Amino acid sequence: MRSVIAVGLLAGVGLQSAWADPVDPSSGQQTVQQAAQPARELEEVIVVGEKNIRRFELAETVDVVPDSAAILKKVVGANVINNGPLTGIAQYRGMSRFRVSTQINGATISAGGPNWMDPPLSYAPAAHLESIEVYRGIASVSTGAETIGGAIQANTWPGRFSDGGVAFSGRIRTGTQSVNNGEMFSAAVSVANTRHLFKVSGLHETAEDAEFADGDILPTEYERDRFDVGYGLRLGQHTLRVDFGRNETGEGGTPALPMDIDYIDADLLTVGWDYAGEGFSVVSKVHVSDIEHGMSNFHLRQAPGMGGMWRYNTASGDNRGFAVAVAWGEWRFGLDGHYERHNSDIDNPNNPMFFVINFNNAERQLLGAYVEREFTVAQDWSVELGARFNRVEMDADRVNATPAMMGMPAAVSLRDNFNNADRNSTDNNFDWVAKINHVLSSDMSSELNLYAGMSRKTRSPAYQEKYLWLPLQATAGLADGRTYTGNLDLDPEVAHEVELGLDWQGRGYAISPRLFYRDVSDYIQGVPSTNMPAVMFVQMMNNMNGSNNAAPLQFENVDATFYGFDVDWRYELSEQWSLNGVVNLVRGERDDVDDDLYRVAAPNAYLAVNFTRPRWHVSLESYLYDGQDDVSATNFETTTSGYSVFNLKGAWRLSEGLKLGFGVDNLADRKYVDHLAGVNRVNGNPDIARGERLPAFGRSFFARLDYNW
Ligand SMILES: [Cu+2]
Repeated sequence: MRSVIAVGLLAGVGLQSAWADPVDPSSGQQTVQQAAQPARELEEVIVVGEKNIRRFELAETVDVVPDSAAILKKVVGANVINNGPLTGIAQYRGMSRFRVSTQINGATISAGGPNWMDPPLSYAPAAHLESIEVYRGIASVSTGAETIGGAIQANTWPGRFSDGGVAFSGRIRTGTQSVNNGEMFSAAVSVANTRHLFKVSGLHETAEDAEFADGDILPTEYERDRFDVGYGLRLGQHTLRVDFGRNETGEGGTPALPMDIDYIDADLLTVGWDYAGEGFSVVSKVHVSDIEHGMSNFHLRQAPGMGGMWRYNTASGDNRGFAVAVAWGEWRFGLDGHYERHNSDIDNPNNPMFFVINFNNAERQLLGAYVEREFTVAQDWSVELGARFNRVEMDADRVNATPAMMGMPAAVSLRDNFNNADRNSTDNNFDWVAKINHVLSSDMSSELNLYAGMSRKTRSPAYQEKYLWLPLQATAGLADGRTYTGNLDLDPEVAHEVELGLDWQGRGYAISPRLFYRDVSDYIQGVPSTNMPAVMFVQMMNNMNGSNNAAPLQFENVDATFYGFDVDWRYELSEQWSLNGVVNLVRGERDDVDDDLYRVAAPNAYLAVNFTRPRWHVSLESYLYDGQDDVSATNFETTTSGYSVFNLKGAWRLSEGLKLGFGVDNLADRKYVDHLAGVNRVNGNPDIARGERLPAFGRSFFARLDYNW
């Protein structure tokens, strides 16, 4: 990972400090923090990194939670949208879904499900993660192609080359938790010498429906298997890697969505070549993934009473991508590309005649190029400038569905308008980033930096926003219960952002506050549809089925603003006691009408009190959430109340490689609702009415055993 920090500072990524340990590279002198660190048990999650990156070393977690996205609740600026226990969707400073660039081991994976039952982070199960990196604030153009809302990189354990001789290394992890009888077993082993590396890993995890104080959350059971093999070849300064992964998610509940997961089968292949020379390095990658996915509204939840309303949806998503990143002195150049193709067909097992071709070869291809440079403009000033050009081409094939086949006029119009339209489009998008760091003061005991950033970022529409032709809820996990139609005339979103902050750290403390303001023109948002066939179609379906779906929305370019403040900090009271925390405030508003944006995290704070001894540690965590009153009337979003929840967790190192983790989440077994958790779409749950907000999981005892060698 590279750093963009002030003159004379290199990020000595020391595991035992909260932020970068400033080290003066010219003298090798350690100025702050690092010098006086006692050797001791690591805290549960270590935040490491440079000023622009928050890196979580997940080897040190103790949780049994399967979803990598769950960690985001501890990251400054970040949060997580949950439509189910395996479907955590990243949110960063109010933006979510396709707006937050997410890479798994450098690969971009577009979800196979049109409702994002398999968000990108689901392809890096928590048990396999080595680290997750969240870029702070404005993401550099080199961190991803479309980073309008930020950038995240998840890295799974790659295995290790040996320094001499044959090395056999590995990790075994097993755990259980009480709230859903969840069980997890994972093992990864590598055999390597200095030149060759073979790696094999496997993961199995299952859980039943989760409990909360007043009952069960139906359905939230899940089942997932994952198998990976990898080979690495190191020849001098060259490293070649080939990694293949097979993901098999079984039945899994997503109560905030209209259907549940039947299966998600994915094959993921990555081939990488890296070269590390003197002042010149290349990181390159080609990746391919094929995802097959089935879901229904009858197999895990109470089936609709009318047989005619049963739905089974079969979807597929194919990804092809490459990336070449060259670092040459202070310059960085890159080329990257991502192609995705999606199909989705809806059937009814009770009616062989019924079909909807939901998406037919919906394609999106992005080709990008960037250049980035760091400058040392004066002794205490450094600047990063970056520019990126992306070309996005999209297309989709013709569609059809039973209502149109049967001559229902609204459906015929929707189909024929779509099939006769020009569905092909090309966007030329230009991004730039400028960041400035200034060392205000620096001495042996502390250092204070001033940071300012500015950017222009773009995002072309997602295929759902463009090609959803029949009013349906296939909206990449919006889960607002509204039906939508896409819009073939959408323009790319364009955001301009400014950011201002401080980074202050010294022996035993660090604090990094930021203010940000982001103005988005052509923000893509559902608005009340003026497409008469779509409106009529929903009315006729309501008449036929006795349902009461609201009038449909249509994706449209509007104007929006995001602004707020966030800070993370850490303070060491003594060798044993430390505190760390995060405060996040973000507002998302429409500018064209008087409304707020949908599903934006409420003001919140995270605080952990840590007690650390050489062989064990415990942490008491608290999450404090304010109510969210700034909700979207357009999306029928309801307000939520604030809450606080406490977790206690710890770990005991039994021997060099063996660690026992344990804890209790939601200590008081409090019933609370997270604003980002969505609304229950499931009928027949005696404990949660349909339309009621989904409660968070109740108290959960967990334990985990890790053996690393
Ligand atoms: Cu799905």
